[in-house]
Amino acid sequence: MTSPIERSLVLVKPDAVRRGLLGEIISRFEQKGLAIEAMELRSMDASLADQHYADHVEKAFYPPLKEFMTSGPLVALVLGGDQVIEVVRAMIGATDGRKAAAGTIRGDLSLSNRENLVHASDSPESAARELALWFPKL
Ligand code: FUP
Repeated sequence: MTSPIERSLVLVKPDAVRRGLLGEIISRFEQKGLAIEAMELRSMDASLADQHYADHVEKAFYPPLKEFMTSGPLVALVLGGDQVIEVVRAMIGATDGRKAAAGTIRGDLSLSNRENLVHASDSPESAARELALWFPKL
């Protein structure tokens, strides 16, 4: 039996766009062999931020996070592949770029706990929720 190909919702955040790191980051996903099933330059408005970060809206770090995530364009991607959710989470590294392992996107390219370049779904449940939010027609 083959398992169905999984999908993950990935956001390449406004800091990556500003720093000219889109090519570097998307290239890593391509080189890994993941399929780009959708890719759009988008922006997150306040309402989308509140929905996307529903689990975080009450936290102290949320207001500056929302300010950052709505501060400019980002690239929204749907990536597909075998165990893509777990694979991409390993590729991006720990949330805090100062602590993320070398070799990961955050570990190599971010020095921040907020401006950490990439979001990726962390479970099949989050992926389903986030894909419906960002790409409802897919
Ligand atoms: P992650 O799944 O690694 O993106 O991390 P979380 O879901 O825990 O947090 C979502 C985003 O909130 C992070 F990408 C960055 C931001 N954040 C902060 O700004 N400060 C914190 O202390 C924790 C997270």
